[in-house]
Amino acid sequence: MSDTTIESILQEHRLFSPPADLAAQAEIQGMAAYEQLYEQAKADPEGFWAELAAQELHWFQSWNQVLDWQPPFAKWFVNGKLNITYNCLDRHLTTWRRNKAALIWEGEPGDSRTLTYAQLYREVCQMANVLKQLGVQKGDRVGIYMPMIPEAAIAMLACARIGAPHTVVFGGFSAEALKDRLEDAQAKLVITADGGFRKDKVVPLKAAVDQALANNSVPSVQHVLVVQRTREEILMEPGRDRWWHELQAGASADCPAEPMDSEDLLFILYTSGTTGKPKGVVHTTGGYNLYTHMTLKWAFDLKDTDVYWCTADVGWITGHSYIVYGPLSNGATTVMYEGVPRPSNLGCFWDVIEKYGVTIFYTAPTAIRAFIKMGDELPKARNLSSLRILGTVGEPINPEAWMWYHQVIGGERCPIVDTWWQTETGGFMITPLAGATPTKPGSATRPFPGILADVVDIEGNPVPDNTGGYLVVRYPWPSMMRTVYGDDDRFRRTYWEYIPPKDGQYLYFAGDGVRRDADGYFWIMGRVDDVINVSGHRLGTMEIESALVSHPAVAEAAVVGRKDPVRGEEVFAFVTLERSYSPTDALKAELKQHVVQEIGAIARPSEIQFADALPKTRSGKIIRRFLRNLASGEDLVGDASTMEDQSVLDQLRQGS
Ligand code: 7RM
Repeated sequence: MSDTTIESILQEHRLFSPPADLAAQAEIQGMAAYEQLYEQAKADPEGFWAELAAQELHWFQSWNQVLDWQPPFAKWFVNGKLNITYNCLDRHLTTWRRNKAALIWEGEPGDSRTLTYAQLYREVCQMANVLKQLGVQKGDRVGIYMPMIPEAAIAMLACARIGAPHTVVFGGFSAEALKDRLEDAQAKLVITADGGFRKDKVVPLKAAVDQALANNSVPSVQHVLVVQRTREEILMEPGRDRWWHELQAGASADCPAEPMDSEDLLFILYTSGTTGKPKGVVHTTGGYNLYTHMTLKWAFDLKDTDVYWCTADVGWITGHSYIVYGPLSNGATTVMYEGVPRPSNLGCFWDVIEKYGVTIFYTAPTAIRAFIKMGDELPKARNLSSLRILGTVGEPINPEAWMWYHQVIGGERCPIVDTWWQTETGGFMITPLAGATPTKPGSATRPFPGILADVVDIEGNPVPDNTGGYLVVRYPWPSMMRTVYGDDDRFRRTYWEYIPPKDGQYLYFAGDGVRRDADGYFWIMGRVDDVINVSGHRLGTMEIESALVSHPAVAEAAVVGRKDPVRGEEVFAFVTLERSYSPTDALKAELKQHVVQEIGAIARPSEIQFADALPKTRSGKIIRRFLRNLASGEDLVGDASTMEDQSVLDQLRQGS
């Protein structure tokens, strides 16, 4: 398996048309239909979105303005009133979907549970009432720190039902990272579980919450609601901590959906950026509901008969938009899986597909590459014939992995929907429509209707076809992030002024490099900033550096991504030590563990190299370009003459 080099992608000319039978039954059939929609949306974006909003969603009260755009701040469906959980639950109950499976959960170890729309509705209402009983009011933020169990989705929906913005923190994040997020969001309550099962181990989630809240370090938090999952011994702090199952027993299953303004905050989700602490990405109600609904429906050609499975964790945006809100708003059956492939259960994904007859399967390239290494026997031993559409997300997919996915998993009959998008965009931005768009291995293809994506240089000038540039969006879309929580200025600087606005024209800068080919297909090249992508997880190099520097032994740290054939990138850290410490292997191990403690296992450096000094410019900036070269064992690219001290590189090359 070779890597995703620019050369290999430039040579990629294969084209795969949607299978005729699939296309014939799709809602958007063929490229002419796509082009027509795209042109229609481009000519009149507000009319386009307004028509869909009226047709696809339930509103308690209609809007009186579709878009209010005061760059870079957008409001969609101004003065419209709705509740996303009404669209995800209530409206299905008066149809045949009442007893349709809403959520199929496959748990560890061997547990499973199916909730119909009516059952999910009941539990959401009960939890919503419990939250109210614990003092949560409209507008209060609620932290959610959960394993992949139905209650994670129930918790999100319960918050949305009463208008309490949630902030889900991935269960793999450490107590320290949890604390930062709860603090920034000023959460009033935290929903967690006693623990979770991950890779044959128990993850002590409640203990991490206790640690995050120790010594009243996040005074805004008044209660912790604990779901029973592992039944391990945990501490319950009297007055603060309550068991969900105890309160559920007495909770009414009737909780009317709070009418929310279209622009009321739905959730905050923290994501890594180039500088500083993770940013709280703010999403609001109406536009997010509409956009996640439409993108899932058209890109994956979602049908009522589909069994749809997205393998993400609800702690990421993919889980928010495409395990919970998008599928449920469409009345689909969404599968939620607690497990992860591991040596004791390598065929687990294929077992789930076979067991439930999954028809749409959506996963990450890093998972696909890991499966390739395990050989074709595992998937070939299962019946995967129920599959009709495949998807990928999180990072560029190399053509080799794409072909394997197409042949071995898709049996050469399933379109591959390669969706480019971000936490900030809320939903798919560049993606094939399964029944319409011919695909090319490694390309996310064309922008979704209504998305004016473009490729520009650093000054914002359009670049010719097949020339690399920055990926930007020229016009607002309904699910765009509204701001960085509590920091409008950072929002403006990071996303809208990186490429300077010209004549009042603001461009949304995504942070990715991209090339567009002569057919208008986009080929994402990866991040152009100091964000690295490890197994489809987004990490800021600066966050990891701060974690390292917070250890007493570390004087300075520089973190770069090193290419990895399976995980995309891995974390490589260069560290200089304080005088009194010696560079030992034990210290390396200790520093790795320190990063796990500060952020979580996903940020653990694969390698630490000690150095006497780091390469710097005369003005004192670390030259990461050289460190990236060094980490990958490549020749140094670029001019070393701006360096302050040339001997630093020789010392680094010798390694330690
Ligand atoms: C959904 C998600 C966003 C970053 C983004 C890209 C990379 C995501 C693709 C992709 C190439 C794709 N949100 N990325 N999808 N690169 N092709 N289909 O991943 O906020 O966590 O990350 O991920 O670099 O900017 S995220």
